Amino acid sequence: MDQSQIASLLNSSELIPIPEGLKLSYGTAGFRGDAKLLESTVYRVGILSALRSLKLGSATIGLMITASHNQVSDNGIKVSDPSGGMLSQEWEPFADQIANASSPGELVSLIREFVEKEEIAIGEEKKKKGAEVWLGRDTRPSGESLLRAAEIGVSSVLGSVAIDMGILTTPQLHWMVRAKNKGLGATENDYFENLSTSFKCLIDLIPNNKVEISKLLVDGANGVGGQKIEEMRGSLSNLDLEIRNTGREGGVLNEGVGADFVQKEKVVPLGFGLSDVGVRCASFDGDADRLVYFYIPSVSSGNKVELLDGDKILSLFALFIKEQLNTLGDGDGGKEGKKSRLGVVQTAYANGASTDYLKQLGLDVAFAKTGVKHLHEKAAEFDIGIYFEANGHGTVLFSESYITWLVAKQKELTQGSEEHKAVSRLVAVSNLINQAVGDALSGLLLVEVILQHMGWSVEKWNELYEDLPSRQIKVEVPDRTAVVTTSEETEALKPLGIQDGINAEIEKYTRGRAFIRPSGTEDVVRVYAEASTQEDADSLANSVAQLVKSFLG
Ligand code: G16
Repeated sequence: MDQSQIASLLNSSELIPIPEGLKLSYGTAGFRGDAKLLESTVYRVGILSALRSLKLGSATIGLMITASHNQVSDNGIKVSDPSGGMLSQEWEPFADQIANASSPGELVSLIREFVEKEEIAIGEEKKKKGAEVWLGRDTRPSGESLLRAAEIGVSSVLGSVAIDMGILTTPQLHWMVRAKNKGLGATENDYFENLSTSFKCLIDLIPNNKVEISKLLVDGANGVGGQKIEEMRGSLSNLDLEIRNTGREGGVLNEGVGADFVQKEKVVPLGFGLSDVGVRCASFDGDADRLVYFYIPSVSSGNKVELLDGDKILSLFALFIKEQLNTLGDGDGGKEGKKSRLGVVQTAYANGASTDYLKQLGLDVAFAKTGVKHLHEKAAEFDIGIYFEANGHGTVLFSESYITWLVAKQKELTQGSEEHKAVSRLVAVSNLINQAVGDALSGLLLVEVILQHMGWSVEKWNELYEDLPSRQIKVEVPDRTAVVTTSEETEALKPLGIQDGINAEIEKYTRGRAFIRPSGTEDVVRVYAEASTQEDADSLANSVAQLVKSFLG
């Protein structure tokens, strides 16, 4: 690293000092915390993103300023690799190191060491093309100034360009980065057009007698997702949409609204009520990478909802895709005996009933740690890999070679034949559903078209299987890192002895299951419990929460 590059980094880092005592770690989906403390972190991740771009031949990297489902006063950063997936986990330790460097001198020496180790050509050594980083932000008021800090970080790596893409959903930015690096149209309009074209294609392939359009109410969590679906609604036919909680009506982001709230509390979000009984409703989270559905079953159900979470969305997608594969020849994907590998990926939070159902469908069910970066990796091992977290974060991945095979097959088969329609549906799904990351907008469109294809109401969809009653609780403790779990997060290794206590509680309940894990996005320990009745699930969750409090103070 030459002197001008060192001077550039020193100068900029002096402008944005790290707050006294700040200690952050790269969590489930990047850094997250109180927005007031994050300027230096975002600036430093700006540097990291520029280095990542240089390392990968100046490919475009995405940097999203968002704290997703967290409260509005928080903010955070998610980094998109050139593929549109999350930042490679190999770079997370470096992210941790630079985010916590206590002085400009320490920061520069960490960067110098890393650049040498990774053999990244930087500064004067990089004469040709510099780094390119695309910046996006959600609707949080703190987003604009944090985006400026990211710009300073990117441009302090000499020759790098930061491009402000404005207010976007997280999945939009990931999609755009992926498209840009593939040499495809990568504007927001391209994204909308891609969604509406593939949605229309799937609608056109619905067997005629099944189309029935009923109202869909969307809860935008008072964030960016509601605004974006409103922008594109004009180009969507066959949908009767009403959008609430767009953030323009004065509501607060994620407060009593949104996918995280509805999924965890299983009650109606603000802006919804008894006049909506029986209506199909969908909730996005704050940056629109999560989607859950719900409905109010009857006037006597009070504020309780029937929840259709990520597991039910996964099951619906799996069923539809399997139906197409069966049409192609009993699930073998083609006449030359090419067996399509269709697999699904869940986490420990998956409702036990959903896993049983997926296995009954004959599917290969794999498990991964919480965090889409882990699920995505596993799903990419299949020809078609469907991954979903119960919280509504997920998508369907098609391998490049499988898409090539499908497209060739589509050309070969006789137009209008059932096989041709099945292949065309799979191709359209691969275009509609975000291949980079979980996306509430594209997920919603796929759910809607499948329900129309099946001729199903939301209640009928809900009947695929009956969820085991479950409960999730957040426990605030002085130090959540004191909880260490096994790799699948189903057992706690530390604090010593707590797992024995949890096991003893589980023993007391029919179909009891429970686990604890430290959140990677909030300063809490999460408790999950399920059992054969809601009362038992609540009681098991409460006793495990008590154990957490007594072990961790
Ligand atoms: C993020 C991750 C998800 C994860 C969630 C909760 O979601 O992208 O994969 O399930 O955090 O993580 P934790 O339980 O560790 O707090 P989002 O939508 O908040 O970005």
